[in-house]
Amino acid sequence: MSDSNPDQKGFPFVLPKEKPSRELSAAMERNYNQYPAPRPEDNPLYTQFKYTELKGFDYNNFDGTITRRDPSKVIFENGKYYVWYTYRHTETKPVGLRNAAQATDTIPSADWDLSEIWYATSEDGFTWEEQGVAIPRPPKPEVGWRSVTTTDILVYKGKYYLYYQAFMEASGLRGDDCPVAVSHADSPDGPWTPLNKVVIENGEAGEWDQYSIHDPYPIVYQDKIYLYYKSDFDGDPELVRMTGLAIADDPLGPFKKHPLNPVLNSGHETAMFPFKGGVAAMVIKDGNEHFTVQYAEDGVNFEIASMVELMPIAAGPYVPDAFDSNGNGRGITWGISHLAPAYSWEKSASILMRFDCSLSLDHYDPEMKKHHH
Ligand code: AAL
Repeated sequence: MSDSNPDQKGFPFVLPKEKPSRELSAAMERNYNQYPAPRPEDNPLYTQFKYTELKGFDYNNFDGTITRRDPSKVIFENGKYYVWYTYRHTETKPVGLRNAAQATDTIPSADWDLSEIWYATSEDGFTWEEQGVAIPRPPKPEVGWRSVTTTDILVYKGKYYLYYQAFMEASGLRGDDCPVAVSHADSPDGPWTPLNKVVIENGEAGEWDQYSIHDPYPIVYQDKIYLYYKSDFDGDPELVRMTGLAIADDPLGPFKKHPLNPVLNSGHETAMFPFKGGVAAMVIKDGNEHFTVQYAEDGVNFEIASMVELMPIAAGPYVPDAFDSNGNGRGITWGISHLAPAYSWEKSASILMRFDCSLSLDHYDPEMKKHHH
């Protein structure tokens, strides 16, 4: 595999066979011009996913009163893996978004209402020890008093930062129109100090991200903090989810939104990782380009690199070089994702699980991929 192909903007891979000179059908044209390899198996950004149940979490709570969902990236510190996630333990199951008016200070509307951010550690990535709360709900009316959820971790210059959705109202009312808050610590075990103000503001009225900033996902790229996030054009057109980018020099801001936002036309809880000199994205669940892996050589202008199936939902991969900014991203081989009940989280709750994949240059073995399908 050579490092660059001048004919294929955006993809640092090479087509092994030359394009014939005769006229080609549209499908064959795009097979040469649009995809990084003639077959998915030859493409390091193609993978299948394997799922494994985690040990150490209580899975026997199918009455909807305990949930664990929306895991962060996994990091490795002090000889252990760490993951943070949304944790809810309420007396009753959620009443559901449509019945949000029935929610109270103790009765949740959604699976992620009335939640805190908890964390767990593991030596092998399969058996986890739940450590308890990292970010509690602050007292009313502080930012996030209603619920703090959907967090992700940044390690920057020896300090730790958790970004998360800060709800000021029950989800299902206008609570989901929430912005992003941040807490910082000197150790992954805390204690965490909240900044106590919004760090990424919703867009101005009329902007694509005016209604919400969700699923914050920071990496360090080109020596800056690149924080990707999801928003949706709530209402018009109805709930079309896309992914934007906000960039900062300091983890506590100010974050400047990229002028080309949204940078992905799809995605829900999109997961990014440095890949070679660019950024790869697992574009999950929503939008015209859902269930693709994409690549942007500049972290901004993404192209489809592969189509995949059974993607991890709300993936929080272990990205060993997420914060290295060394222009030589190696990719990912596993992480934690969640499984929300297929019929309705209003009747049950979500669980964390492990996914394994091969979106890694270090584990890229075209021979293996050839024989395993
Ligand atoms: C998830 C995430 C965000 C939403 C809710 C909790 O799928 O996209 O976190 O607000 O659902």
